[in-house]
Parts: sequence; C-alpha cells; structure tokens
Amino acid sequence: MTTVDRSGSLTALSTLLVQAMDALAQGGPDLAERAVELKDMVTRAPRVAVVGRLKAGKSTLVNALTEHHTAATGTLECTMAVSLYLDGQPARAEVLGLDGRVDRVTLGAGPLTDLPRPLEEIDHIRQYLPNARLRELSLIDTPGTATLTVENEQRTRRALIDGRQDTRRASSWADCVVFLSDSAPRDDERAFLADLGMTPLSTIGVLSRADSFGAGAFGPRDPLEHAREHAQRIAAQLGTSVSTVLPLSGLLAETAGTGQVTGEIARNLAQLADLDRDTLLDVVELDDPAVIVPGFTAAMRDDLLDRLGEYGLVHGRAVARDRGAVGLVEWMTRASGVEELTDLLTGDFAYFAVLQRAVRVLDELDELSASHPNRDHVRWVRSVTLAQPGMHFVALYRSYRNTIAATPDSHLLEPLRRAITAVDPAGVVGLPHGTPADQVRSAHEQALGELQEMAMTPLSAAEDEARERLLGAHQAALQAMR
Ligand SMILES: Nc1nc2c(ncn2[C@@H]2O[C@H](COP(=O)(O)OP(=O)(O)OP(=O)(O)O)[C@@H](O)[C@H]2O)c(=O)[nH]1
Ligand SMILES: [Mg+2]
Repeated sequence: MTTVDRSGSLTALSTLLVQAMDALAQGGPDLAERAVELKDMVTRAPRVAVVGRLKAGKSTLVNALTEHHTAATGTLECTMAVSLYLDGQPARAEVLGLDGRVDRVTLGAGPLTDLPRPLEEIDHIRQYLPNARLRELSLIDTPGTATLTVENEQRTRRALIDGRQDTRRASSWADCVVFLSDSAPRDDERAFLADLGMTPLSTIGVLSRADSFGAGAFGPRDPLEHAREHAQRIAAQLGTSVSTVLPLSGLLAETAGTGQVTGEIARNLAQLADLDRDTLLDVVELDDPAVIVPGFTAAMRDDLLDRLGEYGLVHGRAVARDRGAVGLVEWMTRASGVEELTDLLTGDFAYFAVLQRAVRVLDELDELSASHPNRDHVRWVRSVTLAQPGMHFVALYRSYRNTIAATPDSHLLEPLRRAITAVDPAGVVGLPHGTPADQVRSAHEQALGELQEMAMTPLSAAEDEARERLLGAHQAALQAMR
C-alpha cells in the first residue's frame, strides 16, 4: 500500500503554486504585483496566529515557543498591537503604520517596549529575531479579543480577518491558529473563530494557565490534571472549530525555555522541599517567610512565584532538591505541556497550514476570475492549476473548509477530514494501517455507493462539491491499491 509522503508533497505543492503564480504574472503588471505577494506567501514559513481573550497568556506562550523573551507581557502598550515574529538578522522591529509609513527600531536583548508612534496609527509590528524555531514557523501575537476592548479586537480582526480580502496585505495572513482560553469559550469567541475561515485541522485549542486551573495548586485536585479533563469539555463546546484542546502552562514553559532557571533559583526552591502543605501556604502568604524558613526572604519568594507560579512552588520543590536546576527545567518543560503543543505545531499542523494557504491562493484566483479585467488569463491559470494531481489534497481541504462554513453539521465533514488526514487508502475509510486489502477495498466500494445515493438527497452547494471530491478520493484510493 502506498503511504503519503507529506514533506515530498509539500515541496511539490509549493513548486506547483510558484509556477502558477509565475503564470499569473504573465497577465499584466497588476496581476504581476499580486503574484509577487502570493508567491511570497506560499514559499515562506507557515504563520501561526496566537489568539484569545485578554490576558489569556498569549504573549507568554509566544515566548515559550521561541524560547526567548521576545513578546512583551503584562500591561505594556505594545501588547495591544498585532506583532509578527519572523526569523531574521539583526534583531529589529518594523512598525507599519496604517498610512503605509514604516518606522524601524533596533532591538536589544528584551522585547520591544516603546512604540515610535501612537498605537492608533499602527497597523502591525514585524519583529525579526535570529531564531531557529521561527525559521520553521512564524508567530503572530495578537491583542486580546473581548467585547470590553473593542479597539483591541479591531486590531486583531484587521490583521487576521479583514486583511484576508486584500492581497497587498497577504503578508499578514495567518495560516493556522492557536486559540487560547482559560475557561469556557464565549459565544463571541466562537464567532470570532468561525470568522477566521480556518478548519479544525488548522486550529489548535489551548486551555491556558492550566497550572492555576480550578482551585489552584493548593486546592484538593492537581490543577494540570483537572485542566486536562476540562479541556475535553472545551473541545466539545468548540465543536467544528478545533480538533483538540491541550492544557498548557505557558508560565512554566516560558520560564524553563528562556533560561531563567538558575542554580540559585533551584537552591531557593529546594529550601521549601520538606514543608507540609499548610506551612508552605504560610510561606506564600506571610509578610516575612523567614520566620518559618530562616534566610528565606519575601523577595526570594516573590521571585519564585513570578517565575514558577504557585504550582511550580508546590510541585517543583522536591524536584529542585533532588535533581537541581537541570532536573527542575526538565520537569517544568514536561509538566507545562509545551512539548505536546510544539510536536503538533511542527508536525501535521504545519502541513495543514500549507494546505490552508494554498486554498487562499485558490480563493484569490476565484476572485480575480470574477472581477479582473484580464479574467480570461486568470481563468486559464486557475484551470491549469486545479487540474494538477498535486492539488488533490488542496481541493479536498477547500471543500472541507467550505462545508464547515456552510453546513457545520454536515455528515460529510468526518469523511472529508479522514480523506485529508489519511496516510494510506485504509485511513481514507477510517480503517487502521495494515487492514487486509480486500477489506479496505470493500469499505471504499460501500462508501462510493453511499455517496452516489446521496445525489438523491437535499445537499447544500458546499456538500454537493464535497460529495464530488469524496467520490474522487475513494476512486483515487482504489486506484492506488491496484
Ligand atoms: N499562572 C500562570 N500565569 C500565566 C500563565 N501564562 C501567563 N500568565 C500570566 O498572565 C498574565 C498575562 O499574560 P500575557 O502573556 O501577557 O497574556 P496576553 O494574553 O498576551 O495578554 P494581552 O496581550 O494583554 O491580552 C501575565 O502576568 C503572565 O505572567 C500561565 O500559564 N500560568
Ligand atoms: Mg499579549
């Protein structure tokens, strides 16, 4: 049985789209200009937008992912602008104004803290940092979405939603999304996610601040475990917006990943290792904890709390005593959940992000086919592009996205998802790898029969197309098994 070679198909897809854009550029200066932007989009590293409610921990997560203190957290005004983090040297920021002006700022070791012009005049900020992680995936940090902060939400929408309509702003398009939520998602958040035009394959949900979930570190339950359980419920509430919700402590991940855990930190923490729970609670709450642990000052405690939170204090102290700073960093990284998220982001998710933006190219070709003076040329480019075998998964993915938008409860969504994610013909019909060929074949034939019968039932236009695509996917899978 053939299996799908994803990195091979990504390279082929990118070549194909570049050729398509080169062909588009032949249609005159205006199309050439659009082609340049689109070509840039399909060849750059995929872009992940981190979105979520105010103070959900977005910037902290950006820092955890880049393993640098790149994004301003807390209350600085910079956290209210959309910031794009890209790999590049030397470290610098470009502040793009709504009027098109670009202000350049050199960056020191820490994050950008001062804006060269008023926030209201800024479209977005691009920060270039020499960073291996950013070479694979660029990050977009966004201001919190919330009805309480209309201006912030507008800034995020301008970059991620309204910008999509405008090719000249293709540079700020996101290819996939990490949605942070520290409690049950609200209706406006669900609506916002739907407006992004992503699919569950290009959207990861994160239950953030998991280390303080529920009653927190001093409560009766381990907050991380509690959060893991609750994450399942949030995933169900988000329905067709995300395929998974991961519990995450951005704080532990950021502190561990940015080199903040020194020998001194570990030694200070280890001093608390043998205290019982109530005594430890006193250390956290008393004005002067030195009355309990001689030499352990309030400043030491506050510093530990800033970096590790209460969870790190309660559960990290024995690790610090037994395994020192190295063991503590390992424990924090593992407990934070950041490894699971990184694996997803750099694995399948990056692949779906590339499909997502290939669909954007098709959308753009559709739009130009309808409106551009040289629409015959665009139509020719579009039809040649769509006819390439390498576009099979892009067409399936587009149909998936359109069906989610038009008919979110469609029965065809699950078969579409399987056809896109399957790595072999068995996967397309939801059977495990290694299932005997005759069984796989008959499952495909049954699915084909059901799809053919569906022609008689009422379907939305998106479902109708999905049906056609799925027929093609089953036929292709049967073909591949010959
Ligand atoms: N305990 C705990 N605190 C966190 C975590 N992540 C972030 N915080 C804290 O929450 C506050 C807000 O974090 P930010 O990362 O600035 O949140 P944000 O979503 O970027 O905020 P805005 O951009 O202003 O919407 C900071 O004080 C962080 O230290 C976490 O995982 N656990
Ligand atoms: Mg922020």
